[in-house]
Amino acid sequence: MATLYTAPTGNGRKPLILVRLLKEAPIKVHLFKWPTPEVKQEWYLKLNPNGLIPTFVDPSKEIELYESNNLLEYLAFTYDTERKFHYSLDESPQLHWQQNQWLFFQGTQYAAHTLAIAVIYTKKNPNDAFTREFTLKNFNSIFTTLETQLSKSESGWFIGDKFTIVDIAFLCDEHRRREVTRGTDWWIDVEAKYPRIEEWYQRALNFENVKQILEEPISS
Ligand SMILES: N[C@@H](CCC(=O)N[C@@H](CS)C(=O)NCC(=O)O)C(=O)O
Repeated sequence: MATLYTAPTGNGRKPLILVRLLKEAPIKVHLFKWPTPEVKQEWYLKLNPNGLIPTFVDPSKEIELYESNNLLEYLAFTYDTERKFHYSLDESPQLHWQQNQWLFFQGTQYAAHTLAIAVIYTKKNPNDAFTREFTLKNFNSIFTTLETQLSKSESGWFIGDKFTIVDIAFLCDEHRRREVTRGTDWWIDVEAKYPRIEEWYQRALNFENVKQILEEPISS
């Protein structure tokens, strides 16, 4: 059976939310108790040699995929047949390529280049002033870009007029940023500085049962 291996982390929650929203999709969710040494074990490394979550496998189609934003696209294009949560190329090339652009931007600039550093340093070396300033500068530059995009949006969503996989990607990592930096001097007061982002964040949290999914406990 098609299986999503994941955990309730920033990247792990992205495909988890989409699978939960696609209520009818025949996908089993294997939720690791996080953190887990299992992702460095041989059986898992055969599925994802990088030893990270999330990973999606579908033996019936010989599919083994990783990279959270790639999973968002694969799951949407394969299971979201009503196009509730994505823009396909034939529906709108313009919105489809914007969707692609924002997924790249989210995965590289926000997640890998900035949030990953905040997650590690707030835990392991929170007093490193150079890294804190570098990271906060990056977050502020990303937030300015997002605020500009949202101020152009009539729907309040990142692209087009619906809640898409782009909103899921940003929501999961913005939620994670708040979880790890709240109460520390790595905190950015988005509510005060970026009102459109705050409005979007609250709207996305309240979309269907997204908030409940984000709060799923870190245990299998
Ligand atoms: N670019 C990857 C990053 C995946 C990633 O960093 N996963 C983290 C959890 S959010 C992980 O598995 N960490 C375990 C480890 O570092 O050993 C993606 O978007 O899927």
